Amino acid sequence: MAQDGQSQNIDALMAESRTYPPDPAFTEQANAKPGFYDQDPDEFWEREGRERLSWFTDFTTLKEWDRPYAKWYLGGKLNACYNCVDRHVENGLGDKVAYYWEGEPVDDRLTITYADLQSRVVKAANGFKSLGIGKGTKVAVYLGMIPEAPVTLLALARLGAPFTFVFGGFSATALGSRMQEMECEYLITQDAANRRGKPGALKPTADEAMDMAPTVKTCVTVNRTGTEVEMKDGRDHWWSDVVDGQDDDPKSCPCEPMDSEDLFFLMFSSGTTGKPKGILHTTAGYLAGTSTTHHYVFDIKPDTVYWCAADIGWITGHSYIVFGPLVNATTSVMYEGTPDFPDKSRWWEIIERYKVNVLYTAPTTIRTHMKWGTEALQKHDLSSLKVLGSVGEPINPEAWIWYRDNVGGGKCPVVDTWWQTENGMILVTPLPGLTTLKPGSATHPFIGVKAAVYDEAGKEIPAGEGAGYMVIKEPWPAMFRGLLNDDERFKQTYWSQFSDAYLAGDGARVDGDGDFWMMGRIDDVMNVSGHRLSTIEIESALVSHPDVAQAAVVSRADATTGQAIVAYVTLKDGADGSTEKLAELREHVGKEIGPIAKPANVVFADSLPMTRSGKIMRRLLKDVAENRALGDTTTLADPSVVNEIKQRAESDK
Ligand code: 6R9
Repeated sequence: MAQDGQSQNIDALMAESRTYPPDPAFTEQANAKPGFYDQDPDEFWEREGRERLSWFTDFTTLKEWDRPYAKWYLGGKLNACYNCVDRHVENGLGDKVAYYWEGEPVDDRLTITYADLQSRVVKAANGFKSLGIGKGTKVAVYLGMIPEAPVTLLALARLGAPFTFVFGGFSATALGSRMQEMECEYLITQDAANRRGKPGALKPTADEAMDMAPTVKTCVTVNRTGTEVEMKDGRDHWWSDVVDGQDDDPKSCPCEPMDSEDLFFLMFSSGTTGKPKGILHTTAGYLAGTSTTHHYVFDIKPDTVYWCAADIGWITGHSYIVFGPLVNATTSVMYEGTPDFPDKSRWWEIIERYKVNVLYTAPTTIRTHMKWGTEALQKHDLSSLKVLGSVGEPINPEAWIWYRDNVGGGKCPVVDTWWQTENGMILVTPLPGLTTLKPGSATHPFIGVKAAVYDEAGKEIPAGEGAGYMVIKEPWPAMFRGLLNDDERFKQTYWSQFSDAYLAGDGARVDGDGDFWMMGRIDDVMNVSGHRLSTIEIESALVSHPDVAQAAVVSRADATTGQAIVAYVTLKDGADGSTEKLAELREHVGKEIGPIAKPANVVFADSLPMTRSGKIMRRLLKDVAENRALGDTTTLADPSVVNEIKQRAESDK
């Protein structure tokens, strides 16, 4: 069922039997009380919607479900920025810290209170308005982890302008095609982003991207690093010129009342074809779903210091650095740089400095820290930590235990949270203080989430009886509302395999206690360091190189990144498979998609294993990549091909 590449991990998971019951002292003070799951889900979401959010017009109907189309909090009017910022200031929380922002250069930090955040957001919104941005204007955002990132999203939300935030590590082609697909009219970017002590250019990439997306007529650039960049007359503006002189009185730029179901933002994500999917999220359900899960899953209290160490460019950053925490008036840490700059103790210094209570990160980062050892960590006081979270890929029990023992001092519950860009919010997760934890298991569906595991025929596999397809049978508030410009693909990808459930694209099993064990993707989507990449996207990038005839991309298991990319390439006549060519192809993929998509290995081959019907047999290439005995080769047109590739791969090691 699950991808072969993860079979070792799955074997380890199957054998895992350690359990960690909740500490009664934690249970005593936890947000999720015993009996939490006994509540009626509709009553729960109705109450959370009313109490956690502020409405300009109250909603009249909780939800409508006409499979596959869901609507939540119908009839309501609200504004995300009002819910995240203004109302907290009105309620006397102006002096509360919204973000402890830590720049990458040591000692470059800012404390941003809710009042400061409001002032920055109102100025930015007035500045954007002066350039013509208003309700319904589509805007692309291409920023690193600087204060202007949440400020921009909140200012756009204030104006009712839908946005798409493209991760700063993505290439010009990736940014350009996303802007083109969404028909963005504006782009907000920065000169360059700090990356391990050096500026990594963003504006030149944005320039290239704008050449591909003629709908973009105006670009605003934050000067973060003082890097010299080209500014095109009439199109390009500096953030400081647009924003700094603006009024910061909230009355000068009121929050636009939005319908619950108005488009909030788009997040592009890799699917099983070369073309990324524009995943649509609307306003009210998204805000209710993210803030409610944030409150219960991380046990957020008024004085909690919370750090989600993701990038805002991913859905995790949208939901759990910006919108969920701000709706809850939480104090967050936001960090610009990498965990190893200037040295490997940076994270632990940050936790000690701000007395962080909750850390939310990805297994790949945990495994990287594991590889670095505990020396740096032991020099710091991490005793403020109370809850540890994990997201992005299956966490292997060793990493889970290491995280709990070394980072959490053996006392913090680890919440392994399973969800997807499409889901918007955490769907399967332990609740600290309530759930008996099992290393490697995401345990329990959140309240109202009707998760199940189906067999090929769409029959539910009973608990304890094996693995199958992860599905969800009922809608949840932050559920995506469709795919941009492609309703057919929306129905085909998620709702066609089974007539009565959403197909998540992951393999899973439910154990005898009813706990879920997620087993990775079952489609052509790979998960490298928690980032979703499609095999086809990378193959297309490789084939776009003038020397490449054919390419097949598979993943192999990797101890740090979860999966690593292996590309098999046949070159055109006259091109040679030199080491230089190999480096050139890796760079080419980096330029086409982004550095995270660079293959870890490139194997040159004279031909690729094809079935007689002309399909590349990726399964066999995966066997080669993982050093396994080859599976069934009987359908191959030319069985000798794989042996040649195998020898080639071995001689390359
Ligand atoms: C939030 C996010 C979604 C895919 C998903 C699955 C994997 C995420 C996981 C997990 C096992 C977890 N995934 N969390 N697998 N356990 N706790 O990561 O969204 O980038 O869309 O990726 O990530 O395979 O299908 P996204």
